Amino acid sequence: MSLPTQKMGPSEALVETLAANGVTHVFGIVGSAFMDALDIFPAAGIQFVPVAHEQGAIHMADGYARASGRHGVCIAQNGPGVTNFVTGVAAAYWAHSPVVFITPESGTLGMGLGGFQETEQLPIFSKITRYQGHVNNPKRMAEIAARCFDRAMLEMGPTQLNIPRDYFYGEIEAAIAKPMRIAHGPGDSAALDEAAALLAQARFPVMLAGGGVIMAGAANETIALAEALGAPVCTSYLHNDAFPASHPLWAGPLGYQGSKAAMKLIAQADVVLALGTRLGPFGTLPQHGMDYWPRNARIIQVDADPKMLGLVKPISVGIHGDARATAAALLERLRRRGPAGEADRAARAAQIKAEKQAWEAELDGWTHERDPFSVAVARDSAYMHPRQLLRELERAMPAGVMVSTDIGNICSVSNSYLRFEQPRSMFAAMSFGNCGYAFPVICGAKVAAPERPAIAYVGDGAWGISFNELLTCAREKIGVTVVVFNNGQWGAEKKNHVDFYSQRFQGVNLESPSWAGVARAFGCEGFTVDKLSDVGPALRAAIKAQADGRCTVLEMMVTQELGDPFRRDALAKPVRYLDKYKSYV
Ligand SMILES: Cc1ncc(C[n+]2csc(CCOP(=O)(O)OP(=O)(O)O)c2C)c(N)n1
Ligand SMILES: [Mg+2]
Repeated sequence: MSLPTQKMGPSEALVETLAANGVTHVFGIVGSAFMDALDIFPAAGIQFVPVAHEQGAIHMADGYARASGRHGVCIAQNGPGVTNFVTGVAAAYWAHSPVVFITPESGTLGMGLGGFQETEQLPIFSKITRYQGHVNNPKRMAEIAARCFDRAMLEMGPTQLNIPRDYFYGEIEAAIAKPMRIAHGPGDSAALDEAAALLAQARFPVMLAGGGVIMAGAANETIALAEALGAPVCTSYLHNDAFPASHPLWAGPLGYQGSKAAMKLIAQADVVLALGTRLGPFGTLPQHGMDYWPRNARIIQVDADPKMLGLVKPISVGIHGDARATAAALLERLRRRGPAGEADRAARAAQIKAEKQAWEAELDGWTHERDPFSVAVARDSAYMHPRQLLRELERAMPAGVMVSTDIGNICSVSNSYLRFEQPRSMFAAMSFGNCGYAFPVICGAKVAAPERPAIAYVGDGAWGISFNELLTCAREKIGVTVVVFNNGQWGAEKKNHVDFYSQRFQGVNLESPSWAGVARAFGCEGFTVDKLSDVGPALRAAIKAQADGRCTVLEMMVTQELGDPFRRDALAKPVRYLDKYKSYV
């Protein structure tokens, strides 16, 4: 049934479509290109959140989307404002965030003449968006805007709404579409039967819960399924919030700096149920010297994007389904078959407990890194060992906390110490891996969920990329807490110099001002912490300040020791052929 149309301006059609999709916040920097629409945001109940840099705006929209499950929205001036979005769009793409980024472009009558702030805005984003809507006629504003919102949800990723700036003006007849939300469903019933049969007969079933569990709201179904099977549940890389850490079947995260318990358990699996995960190549890399992926196991993979099935790892059964609907359908089938997962259930439970205890004990004893470089640099330092600091922060975490993590050595090591009870709690820079992600993302998450404590973990190098958004926190009263790991170096990259380049350090040592002082200069709170005993009280005080909309930077002084590197797989010892470079090995 077609909806009745009404006379309106294209700006009104756009803003009405935002409102119809429940948009309450739009992040961006003001620009003439979209002022006609911006003008009526307040009347539509939409708050414009002005930021310091458009990369901050897109990351905030990403954090908003990841925390809320609703669209994150941002907008920028055509040309330079829009190109500032690029990194954040790529990050949102790999984080599967339903972000709609609105890109006004130069006017149709000047396009191609090399006027002001002109660039072709569709090709730039073509490989990092799920859908690009281009308003090719003002009369289609509402239709194309609505499609961007629908597709962002359907395809779980960023969509671009590109609007020539002259198309905001005029008089059109338009209808505002109702949001169209298409369910993915549980998947093919023969595949579900096959999967249930494999699971029912498994000797050592293991579940791997991924981002799809979080996005689908499948927490309860995942727990029920794990309990029915008596299967340990590992979480996929950087989705530590896909299963509650206090549950007896929780095994911890796989991948870089993940849980040895999880790795040892999945290594024994004869059947793996990979629920809502694309099994990305980085997430199952060998770790702690363990190549744990069970190559001989039967793998059942469930993903809402069918193109991900069997893409990276060979699988036995692929199910194109929504994690929640599929988990429920599998549970139903297992119940019909009678008791499942009975073989060795008690032995499995005992083993899960034992592996977890062993890993906790190992983490407790693992107070510092033990490689020669780390031992040498930490010996004369009065600062905290990063691992001890991370354990201390873990102990002080408030209930219901949201934590974003950046890319860096200490942020990566934190993977072992970040445990959550509820989904939509961990917002790591996912596989795009850009330094500077965590801070703006937690700002967006806090705007979406102001009642939840919000913490960003950021290395001092990555902080240099992103601290400009302290301005936004101070101006807009966004009460988040930033833990800056001050080790005076781009540590993750320095680790490669240590392991592969005979400690020829280049561009990795950092001299910084007092980051606590910088925070205060920006109108935020700033404290330097160099003693373990001060960590808990400092974090608790900072969390308390969040209620008053105060942002606090806790500058943590840590030694220069470095944990395992990111990419042993991707580097090689240098080989030189020219005399000039012979010593560079
Ligand atoms: C935007 C961007 N630039 C460069 C890199 C390469 N890179 C990866 S980790 C890293 C070092 C991070 O240093 P810091 O934030 O201080 O954390 P640390 O490793 O010292 O804990 C760099 C430069 C990146 N991932 N992203
Ligand atoms: Mg650093």
